[in-house]
Amino acid sequence: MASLKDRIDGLRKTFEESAREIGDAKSLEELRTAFLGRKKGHVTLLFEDLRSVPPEDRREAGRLLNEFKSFVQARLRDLGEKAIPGAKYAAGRVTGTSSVTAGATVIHSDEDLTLPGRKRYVGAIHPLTIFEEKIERIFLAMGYTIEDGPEIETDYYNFGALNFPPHHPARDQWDTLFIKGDLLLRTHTSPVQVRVMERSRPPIRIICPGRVFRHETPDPTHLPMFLQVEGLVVDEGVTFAHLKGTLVHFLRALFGETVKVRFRPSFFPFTEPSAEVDIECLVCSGGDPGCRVCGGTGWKEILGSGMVHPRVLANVDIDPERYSGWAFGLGIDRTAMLAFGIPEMRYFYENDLRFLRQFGDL
Ligand code: FA5
Repeated sequence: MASLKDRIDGLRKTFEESAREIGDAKSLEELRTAFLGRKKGHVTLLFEDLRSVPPEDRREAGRLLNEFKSFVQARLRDLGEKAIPGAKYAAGRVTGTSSVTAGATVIHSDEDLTLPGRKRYVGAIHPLTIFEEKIERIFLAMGYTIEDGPEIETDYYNFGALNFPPHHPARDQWDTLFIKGDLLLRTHTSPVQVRVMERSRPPIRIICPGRVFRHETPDPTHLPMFLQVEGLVVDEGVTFAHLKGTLVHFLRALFGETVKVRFRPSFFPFTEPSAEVDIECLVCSGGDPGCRVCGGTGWKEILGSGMVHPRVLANVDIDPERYSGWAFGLGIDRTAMLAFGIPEMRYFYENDLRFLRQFGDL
């Protein structure tokens, strides 16, 4: 036992002599290896010798060795903190390129401990949902209610009840995806108008947002699956002035008071008269002849609208002599694209987190 104590005292002296020479991470690491190295470290070798100590002395020898090992570890930690500028010891934890001492880790001075931690992202609301909810809030504030309808429709609701005679060429404008027999994927949200008018009586003031489908080749402003929001008002004395006033108010609430809006005469079988509404191109403001969104015209169509055709009212047993109505159907994706200044509608569906994170904490 006396000889073990002498060996430990000798090693302690050697350790302290070497410690005086420590000036950088490299020499500190060399000292650590010399004492705690897994193969030839002095402390490791002493522990190996423990096997040859007589059993009755082993307990005391183990205590002396553990005490010496703790001393070496504590001194290394101490030296790491004091002798190496900018270096720090993190006891017992392995980080990055750090070198590990038994129970302690040197974080080298090239690691910048003042850097902010890495951000952890949580899921958030999709930009199209954010935009759809904004539209809903504007109409809810005007006293409208929100309605829903099926995405798989019958020919009657998608076309027939909306005054499209069978085989009428106007049907071609809605590139329809047929399913089987009478069933198809709805090409617009207008069938919900019919369903609501069938089950309720005027006054009616509703919007219905939802997914629609068309046989279209995708491009920056067209998708085969997109979102529309339908609006419908039916009451006594409803005129085109109500349509125009409400839509202008809605678009100003959505885009700001100064947004430029224009109404263009158009045709839909279920409205008469009809108008399409364009807003100024918020991607190029009309300044780019090659703009992929407006084609350099400075305007982009965002909705169709018109006075509900008397035949559509008659189809749902609402007296067109007494009641009149107006309706609109707006493309949510296309309008969101303009509102957010995005040149490409497909980005909404690609699930690229670099895109989505710009709209919220994703
Ligand atoms: C309709 O779908 C009519 N149902 C709108 C309507 C409702 C008129 C009520 C009158 C009364 P249209 O096919 O133009 O109309 O589509 C309306 C809007 O949907 C367009 O202005 C555009 O913003 C959007 N839209 C149309 N096709 C696409 C497409 N392929 N991809 C993305 N958005 C589209």
